[in-house]
Amino acid sequence: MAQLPSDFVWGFATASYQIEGSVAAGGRGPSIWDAFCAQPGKIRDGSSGEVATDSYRLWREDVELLKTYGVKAYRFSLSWSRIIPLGGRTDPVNSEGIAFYRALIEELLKNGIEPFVTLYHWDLPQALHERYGGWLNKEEIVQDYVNYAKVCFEAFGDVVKNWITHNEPWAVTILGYEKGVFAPGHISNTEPWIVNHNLILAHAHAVKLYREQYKEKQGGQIGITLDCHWQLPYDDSPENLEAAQRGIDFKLGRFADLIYKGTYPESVKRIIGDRLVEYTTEELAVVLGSSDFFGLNTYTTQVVQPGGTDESNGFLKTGFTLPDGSQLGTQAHVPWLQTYGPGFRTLLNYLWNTYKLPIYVTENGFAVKNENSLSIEEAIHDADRIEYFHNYANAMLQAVTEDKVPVKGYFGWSFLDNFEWADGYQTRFGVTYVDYATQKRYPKDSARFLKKWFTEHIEAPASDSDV
Ligand code: GBH
Repeated sequence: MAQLPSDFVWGFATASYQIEGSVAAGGRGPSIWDAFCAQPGKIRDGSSGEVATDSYRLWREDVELLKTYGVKAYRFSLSWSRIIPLGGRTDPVNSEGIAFYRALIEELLKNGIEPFVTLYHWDLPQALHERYGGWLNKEEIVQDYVNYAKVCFEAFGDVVKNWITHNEPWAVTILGYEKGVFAPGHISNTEPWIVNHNLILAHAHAVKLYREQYKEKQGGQIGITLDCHWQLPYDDSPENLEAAQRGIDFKLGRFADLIYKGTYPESVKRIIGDRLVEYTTEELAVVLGSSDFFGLNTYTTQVVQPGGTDESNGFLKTGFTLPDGSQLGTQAHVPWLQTYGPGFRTLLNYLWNTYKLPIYVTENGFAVKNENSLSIEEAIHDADRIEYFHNYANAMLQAVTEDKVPVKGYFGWSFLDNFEWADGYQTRFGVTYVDYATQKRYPKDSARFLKKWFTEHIEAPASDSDV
């Protein structure tokens, strides 16, 4: 049977604002998500991350549960405003915040679980947004982000060997500053490109610092996580093939081409024109090659054609219907997601051929349609999520064993049902059901499925007799 190499790491992922709760406890300062949720109409069910899965208090229990899932690794993010409540480089560091994450990390290690730590999963300290416009202010935000990264490398770098600078800058720029559906809720056609520039610079300077001052003595790796749906052309006509490439350029290339090739994609230059922020030669020198691996979040494949009206995706019409009228796969609770494994295999090949870096799949997952209206007993039998993970895991296995794409790790999204941003709590992505009334956790069948799948599909380490 085909198997992944013995050093393949797998586990589940979460993010601070989606699980921690305790937003005013332990000295934490507010983030832009606290402020955004407080605005009426922004979150579908009127909720917020105020309690979430209560993981700031229940973290020991969470690690115990993770352990029963047989994972080798756990990806989580740090809350910037828990570590530096006001966020800035001259603001005080909160020792309670440091102690919280330190204890979590040590508990993971004690249980043989390797931490993968994301520095920024969207929860900017509100104080920085108010003080100088947050991500819009290059001079300030780059320095403050690098200072925050430095505090984290100092506090945790002896035990954390895998760092992710940003989670999905696409969502920050487009959803936060173009469409206004994520914090801080801005609507603009120039701001996204300014934020695009500043996020990349902040990332690159944090990586530079890590490589110059920490990498050698701490021995870790650092990179950025980008998200991309595979763009499947509606058919093989030249217009549709070109549309698919444009979709990738607008979703991924706007970041990846800069970081790995030092330039914006041609289609982005043509359509965005002088709204693009140019990089100086010195800036480009820091940006180019500033990631040790390709961090990928991917959830779905979309069928694409030209002729759409949305600039943020390169003016594509997107859907899930093939020319013969059939659907790509099973529909999720959210409109943007269907099960369809083959696109994942093609995407992994595309990334390896284009960017030539080892890949970590830092998120991949599925929200079962109407799961929230089922009883707990029904919801834990999550057949559609199993179908999804089965398809995706097999597609990845083929990419690794047949196509020789170096995928090094895989994280299912998510360990727990949690605060699903603008969707609130009605959309459930977890392999663990969370009963929000009691905060009790119930493993779903998909958690058992993945445990079994990875147990069967990772090679045993070479034993003495093999050597
Ligand atoms: C991930 O993003 C996030 O990293 C994670 O925090 C989140 O919980 C998870 O997805 C599940 O949603 O405006 O039509 O694009 C995945 C990429 C970006 C896809 C936001 C859905 C919102 C709908 N997602 N997008 S749309």
